[in-house]
Parts: sequence; structure tokens; C-alpha cells
Amino acid sequence: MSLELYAHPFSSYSQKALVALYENDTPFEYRNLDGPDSEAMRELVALWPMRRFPVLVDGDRTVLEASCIVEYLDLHHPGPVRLVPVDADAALEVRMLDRFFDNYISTPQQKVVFDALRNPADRDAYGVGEARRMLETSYAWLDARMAGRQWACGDAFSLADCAAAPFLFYADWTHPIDTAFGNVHAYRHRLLARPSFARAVDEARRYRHYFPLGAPDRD
Ligand SMILES: N[C@@H](CCC(=O)N[C@@H](CS)C(=O)NCC(=O)O)C(=O)O
Repeated sequence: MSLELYAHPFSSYSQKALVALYENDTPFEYRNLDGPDSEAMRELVALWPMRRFPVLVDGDRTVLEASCIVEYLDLHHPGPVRLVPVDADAALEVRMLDRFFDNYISTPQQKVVFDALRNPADRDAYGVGEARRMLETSYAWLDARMAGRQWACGDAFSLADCAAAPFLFYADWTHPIDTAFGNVHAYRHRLLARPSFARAVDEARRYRHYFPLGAPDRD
């Protein structure tokens, strides 16, 4: 039975899982969640009432949360590119950076975007200000972290880079990364040049008009 991924091409968390699949050319069926009335969306709601995606189905196993999907693929459908190091201590650092990208880049980025989707009367200017300040702190921390590094952890592309790629991509659209943070810009460019992420970006191009803050005319 083939793997099925419930995902949307424009969704950052979906791209995180897609990068892992594309890194190893892992075959899967793409259950595209395009449209609230699609069959795939009805199936997603039955699988996971939170309606958050991506969700991976492997036979009778349902895997929630993008990080867990990447870990599951690494464990049960491994390929030449190992996304979580075998060494337990190195794996801990990869998971730590994965948490950084989820909690301190993606979460504040989503806060700004979701706020823009609300009715003006329901907007949360204070929360958006906090989110933008968190992004500034995150960019500064990451810039120091990335000095002399190619990837987020060690020498190899990992789960942490699967997270970094889409989250830095959209974060720079949402709250531009200052040019002073040259290491972050260089890392974002390396991620964009990685074939797995370049493919995910290309597949999402036709949805750019969905971006509520107005997508810039660039990657
Ligand atoms: N913690 C989840 C977050 C997933 C998430 O926020 N996905 C977004 C798409 S990028 C989503 O499902 N949005 C739909 C919604 O909020 O209703 C994960 O790591 O997979």
C-alpha cells in the first residue's frame, strides 16, 4: 500500500514534509487539500479533527505533525539522505533546531498571516507586534548560529533544514530579514537552491495570490 500525504502545495508545514519525501524520491500519493469541499479535505477532517496538515497515512497508521512525519519517513521509509542522525546526541541537536524553526520562526510568522486574514475588528495589533519582535530576535540568534555553517546542524541536510526552508521562505515575505543578517540570507538562498525545496516552491507558485499580505515578486 502506498503512502498518502494530505497536504497543500502552498502550506509551509506541508512543504516541510514534502522536502523530506523529495529528498529521497519516496513514492507517495499526493492528497491535495485544494478547496474546502474537496474529497481530500473531507478525508482529512475524518482523520484529524484539528484539520491541520500535513497528515501522512501509511496503511493503518496515521502520522500527525510535520516533524513526526519526517521522523516516521526516516524510520520506516529511509533513503540515502538520513534526515535524523543515527547518533542520539546529534539527533537531539537536530530536534532542538527543528523546535526553534517551528516555535520561533513559523509560529510568529503564522500569527502575522492569520491576523491579516481576520476581520479588521478582530485583529490583534499587540500580538502581531509581539510576533514581529520575536521574529527579529530569532533572526539575530540564527544569524550568529549560522556563522560558518552550511546547514542548521553538523555537515548534513536534516529535519531541521526541512523546517527551516519553508519557514524562512515565508518569514522573509512576512517580516523581511534585515540585510545585516547576512548568514541568514545566505542560508535561505542555499535552501532555495536545494532541489527538494526548489521543487516545493515551484509547485506552489500558482497559489501565490493566496498570500494575505501580498506575495513579493521574488522567491
Ligand atoms: N503543528 C502542526 C502545524 C500544521 C499547520 O499549522 N498547518 C497549517 C498549514 S501550513 C494548517 O493546517 N492550516 C489550516 C488551519 O489552520 O485551519 C505541524 O507541525 O504539522
